[in-house]
Amino acid sequence: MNKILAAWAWNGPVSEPIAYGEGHINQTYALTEQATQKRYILQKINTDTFKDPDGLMENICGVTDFLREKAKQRGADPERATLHVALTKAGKPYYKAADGGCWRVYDFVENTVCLQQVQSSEDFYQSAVAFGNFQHQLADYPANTLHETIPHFHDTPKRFADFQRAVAEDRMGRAAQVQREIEFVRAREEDYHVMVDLLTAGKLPLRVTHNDTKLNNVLLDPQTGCAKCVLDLDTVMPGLSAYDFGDGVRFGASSAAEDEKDLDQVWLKLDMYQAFLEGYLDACGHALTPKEIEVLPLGAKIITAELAMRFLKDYLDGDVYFKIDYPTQNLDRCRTQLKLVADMEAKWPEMQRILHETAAVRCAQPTTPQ
Ligand code: ADP
Ligand code: GN1
Ligand code: MG
Repeated sequence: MNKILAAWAWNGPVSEPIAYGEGHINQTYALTEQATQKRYILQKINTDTFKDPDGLMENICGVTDFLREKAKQRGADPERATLHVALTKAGKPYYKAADGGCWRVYDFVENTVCLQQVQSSEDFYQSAVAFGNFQHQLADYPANTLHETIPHFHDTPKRFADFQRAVAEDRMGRAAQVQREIEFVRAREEDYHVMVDLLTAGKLPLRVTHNDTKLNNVLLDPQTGCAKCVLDLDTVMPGLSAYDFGDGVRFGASSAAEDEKDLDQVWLKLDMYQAFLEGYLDACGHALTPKEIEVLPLGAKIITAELAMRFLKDYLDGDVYFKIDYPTQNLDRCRTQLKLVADMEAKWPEMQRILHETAAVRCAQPTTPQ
């Protein structure tokens, strides 16, 4: 670890890095510069997931520079507007260790809270504002310069095909015990094409999106409750607004943790769905097309089903993608997502009603019921 730390020009000695946060992908540590007491986030980039760390870091530096510039233009504090990558002594955005491990450092965004579960509708509203603003501010980012850090990341039909392959291969011999879950995923095959087909037909625009809009990828100010910083920029790529909206809902509007074992505790909280919708539309609703607004609930349902099949695929593959703390965690995660899909289906008329009522108030454009 010392050799890794020596790649940055610290202000004197730094503390031992301590594992930090609850991300499923990268290895995250916090450390402190002893002289200044300034904290940093040190991350080992998951290069099994992100196979092109140069392209990845080019995206992140490009997007954070762009957001800083926009903050300056509107008179906001540019240093607080976005993540800040600390360059290595060699002036690079990451360090490649002798064993091939890729490491990066961010300034620690202080005086913030990172929530794993929603505590109030106001917090959740603010997280939606943050992700909506994020997308809105990147509307004129040169999307053609972005590297696709995970090709086909939210290509739901491709995710389904990958899932089917994992079931057929059944590497760990686990498929027999999860037939009900497999059937649930298969029964909704037609849904998986809908968003991608609308995109291909030119009925939905491709935008620069975050693609991982979980509540714990935003930091909130504990005093004001407002969002301070959007994190986890590894998946910023062209994508669909409804999937960014939907991913926020599936995580934060769930009544329970992503790996809750008791499915009776898991449902979609309509008041939280509404709070997220209000925040998202307040931040970027005026810039969305009527069709994009119309498909927001569909985005929530399909992204939830997509993640269910990703968790189940990983369980079948032997838990090679998402970090786990115990053997059946990916199966538990899959089950909560399936329960949420079922609950969204049951609450579909309500989800639609809330959409139309909220959009009528929050957006200039009226929407047409589906
Ligand atoms: P992963 O891709 O593994 O989810 P993240 O980049 O989301 O990794 O980081 C994991 C967690 O670390 C976040 O949920 C947050 O709690 C914390 N974190 C990451 N970057 C910062 C930062 N710059 N300042 C403070 N906390 C951070
Ligand atoms: C991962 O990195 P993290 O924990 O914020 C995953 C998301 C999933 C999420 C489920 C790059 O997000 O796609 O929705 O877990 N990120 C990647 O909790 O695969
Ligand atoms: Mg994260």
